Amino acid sequence: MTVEVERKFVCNAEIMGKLQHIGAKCIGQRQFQDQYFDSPDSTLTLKDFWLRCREGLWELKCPAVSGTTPDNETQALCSRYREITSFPLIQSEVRRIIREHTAEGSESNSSQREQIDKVAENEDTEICSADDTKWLSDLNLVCFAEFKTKRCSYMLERDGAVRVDLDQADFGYCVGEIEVLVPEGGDMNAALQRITSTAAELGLSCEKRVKGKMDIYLQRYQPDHYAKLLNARIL
Ligand code: V4E
Repeated sequence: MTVEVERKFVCNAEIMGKLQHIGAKCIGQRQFQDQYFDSPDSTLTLKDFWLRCREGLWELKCPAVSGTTPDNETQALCSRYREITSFPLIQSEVRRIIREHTAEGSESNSSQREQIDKVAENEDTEICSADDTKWLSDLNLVCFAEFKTKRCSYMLERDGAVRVDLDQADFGYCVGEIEVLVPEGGDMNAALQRITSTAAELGLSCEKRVKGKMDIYLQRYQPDHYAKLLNARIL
């Protein structure tokens, strides 16, 4: 499993020239469609779990637990998420979160628990394919965000790989990301340092957290969900 450490930044007209100037290599452009799923009462996202299907590939981003405490500025600008890409692991983790929520919540009822246990039984006995959507309906998960992104990616060598993505979402929002992948248990501080120095090389001086595509999407199209996440300090 890997931890994705990233810092978002506001894209400007000069960014491509700057990337070239500091030796970043363009590794390609692609377009993809993302669908994000959650329960109607936002169980996953309120716990900062992000379940996504991108062009048929599933991923669950989970809040990273780590022993390191970055300084306040780095903490504010960089995010860290554990990424699960194994489909069976994603299913069992999502089921665990929903089951815990159902057990602890006031709206907990026996039919919901029976439904979740049925999914657990199915998982033991059936081979569930990644394009099978039955597990979503069994867990009462629905798509709450769907958008396309055009992405231009660059790689830099700075004591290890640093990736820079320039994203253009189809709802009219552009954002850049400086990203380092750390194997679980790897050196988080070194990754944060590489991101901070790459940002400095690119002349990025913003001290405030830059909004991601999801912030803007929810703000525009799912304002109630957005308000709940703001209130819970997830976004
Ligand atoms: C973790 C998260 C979300 C899931 C996807 O976020 P993001 O990395 O922005 O998307 P994308 O398309 O760049 O994914 P990639 O290709 O890197 O896998 S949506 C909202 N969050 C929470 C979140 C947060 N709390 N803070 C920041 C700076 N970003 C995201």
